[in-house]
Amino acid sequence: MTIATKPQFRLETLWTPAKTDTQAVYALTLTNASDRPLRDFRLCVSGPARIDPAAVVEGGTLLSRLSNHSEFAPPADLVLQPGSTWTVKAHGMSFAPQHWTDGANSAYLVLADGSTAPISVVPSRAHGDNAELKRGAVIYPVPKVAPVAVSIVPWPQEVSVSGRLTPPLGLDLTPEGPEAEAAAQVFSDLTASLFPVEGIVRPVAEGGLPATLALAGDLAQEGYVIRFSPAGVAITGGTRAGLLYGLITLGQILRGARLHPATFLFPAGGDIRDEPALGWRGTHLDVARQFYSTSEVSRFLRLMAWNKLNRFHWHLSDDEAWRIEIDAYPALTEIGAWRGHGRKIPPLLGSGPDVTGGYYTKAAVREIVALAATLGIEVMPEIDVPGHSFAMLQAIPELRDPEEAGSYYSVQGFPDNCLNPVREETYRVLEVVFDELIELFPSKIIHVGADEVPLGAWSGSPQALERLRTVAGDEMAAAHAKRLNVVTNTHGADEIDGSGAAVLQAEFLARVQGFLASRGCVTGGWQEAAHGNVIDKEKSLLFGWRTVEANAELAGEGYDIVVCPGQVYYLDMANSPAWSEPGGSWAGWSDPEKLYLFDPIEGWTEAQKKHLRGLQCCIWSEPMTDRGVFDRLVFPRLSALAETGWTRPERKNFKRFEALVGLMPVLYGFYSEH
Ligand code: TNX
Repeated sequence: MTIATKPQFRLETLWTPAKTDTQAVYALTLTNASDRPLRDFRLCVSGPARIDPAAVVEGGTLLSRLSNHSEFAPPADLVLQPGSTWTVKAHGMSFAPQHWTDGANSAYLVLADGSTAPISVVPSRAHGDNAELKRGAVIYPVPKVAPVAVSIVPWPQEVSVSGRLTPPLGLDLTPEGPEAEAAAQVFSDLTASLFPVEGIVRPVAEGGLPATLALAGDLAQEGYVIRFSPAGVAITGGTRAGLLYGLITLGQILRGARLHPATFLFPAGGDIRDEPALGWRGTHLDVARQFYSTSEVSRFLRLMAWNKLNRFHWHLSDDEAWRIEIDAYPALTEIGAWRGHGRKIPPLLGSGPDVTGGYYTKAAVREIVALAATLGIEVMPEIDVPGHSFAMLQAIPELRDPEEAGSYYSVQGFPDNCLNPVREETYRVLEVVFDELIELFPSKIIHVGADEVPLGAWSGSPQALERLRTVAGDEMAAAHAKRLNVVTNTHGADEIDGSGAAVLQAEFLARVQGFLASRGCVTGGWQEAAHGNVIDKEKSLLFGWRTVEANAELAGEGYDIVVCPGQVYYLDMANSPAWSEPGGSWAGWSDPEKLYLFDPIEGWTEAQKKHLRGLQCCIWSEPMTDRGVFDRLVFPRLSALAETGWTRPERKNFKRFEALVGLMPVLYGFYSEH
């Protein structure tokens, strides 16, 4: 029998913002709750708020830090008696914490013999703010009276239904032909998985309403028509995906009428004609900062399909981890997929001293890609290079230029995290990686990242400086060399345009794109991939994460673009500025209403709109250290995004959305009343 013991150590963190006469301070208080004195130890913490190397630390010493992992030593000779506390304070953070998830979310002790001891971490507090910390998706109660009689999200193009049937208990599907059979099977699996005991697909004998399914030649790609009659329903679709969408609409109507019969009905006549406004209706998921298992990703894909989202941007590598098996370089996952004390990648963003992480085997990737295809979802993999490559470089240190001197830092505080664009080794390894990816992903769009290369990238690499001299002249190379060892050398975004780093990144991208094009692939990249205007517009797809205007400009220059402005479509951003809300703040805040009402192409000209491929949200996972935070941040904003992608602007209506969205499922099942 094991007996639960109370945690031996506890860490509380408190953020006090600056006032006119006092500096901001971030205080970390360790309590020794054990029955023995604690001496000779170091305190390791991690969490999004980074303690700058330039920070002034009081009450202890900052021994080392890597991105948001910091290691503190107490004053020499400190003995922490049972029940007593030690506080270390930092003045000068990389950014001012704004939300409870910004603070430390994992911590442990390193003891004199090198062993570690766990610390239980209390969610971070802001001075004077005692509001209850939020987790779980906000519940949108279904109202007694809704603005519409049928429940469908995203709202269709044309709904002209009439009459009312006693809500059927389910649907008895009669597909005609192989495509319809496949759609029926997928829908049956999808509903069994999302709503296991509802029996949405069931025979007439169990109360199923007959529904026929068939392809029709005259409908748009993902379009469908549903015709209602008292005796049953007929669905036609332009493709298998169209049929599936018709079934999903019908399933949503049925759930609404069955679960909320006083509010919604099941029609007896009339029809629904539908097709999407935009082709690319996507969501990105960052599986590097937090790992999501195959079963989580699978359920996420099913939720996407239920929202009629059709593109999954799978962010498989970043500084903090590498998540996909590559046969030629097993070290990428052996080293890059795991974090832990004493490993090549330390505990970061909620991971503790023990080894945690994971990666997708090729079998798992195939399974996910196949599941996605059945759900009408194309999967685009992303390997984020040349920046954001700390994990990759830790796994394959030979990729580093042995001559490279000094350090530069990324915006997230990683040192020297970029692949070197002028070394052949870089391309040798990357081409093998890309070939393995191409073999796994039928999508033919390979996203190569290209975001947030630090201003000082490669400023200590003689080879890189030499190349810079050749392509951009002595002055540029000399200016670039001066960026070495600048501690707060960030500006990893459009601000680097025109710098030496941007010139070198452009060279890199041109070569990578050439390679991918030789394999018949389009190169995807974050918007910084346009720096220097060197990539081939015909063979690239940009992901615009900054402003509506910046995206319009890129589209105007002829780049095909998927828009995902961070201030609204980055779902890691909190719902409001309150400390009690989890999430980030750097790009802005957006609640579901703001996201719903946001027009991502406001003011675009017709010429610019020609290059709009669609939109997506991005689920960066730094703050999502607990699954209740994931649910709060992602839902129902995911559905608000889905409706913006599917429903034409003139048919959007937030009041309607608000009344219907409570019926949409979430990933983990964490809910909150407010
Ligand atoms: C910026 S914008 C990033 C990510 C972070 C995200 C957090 C862009 C392409 N990169 O590395 O996770 O901000 O919001």
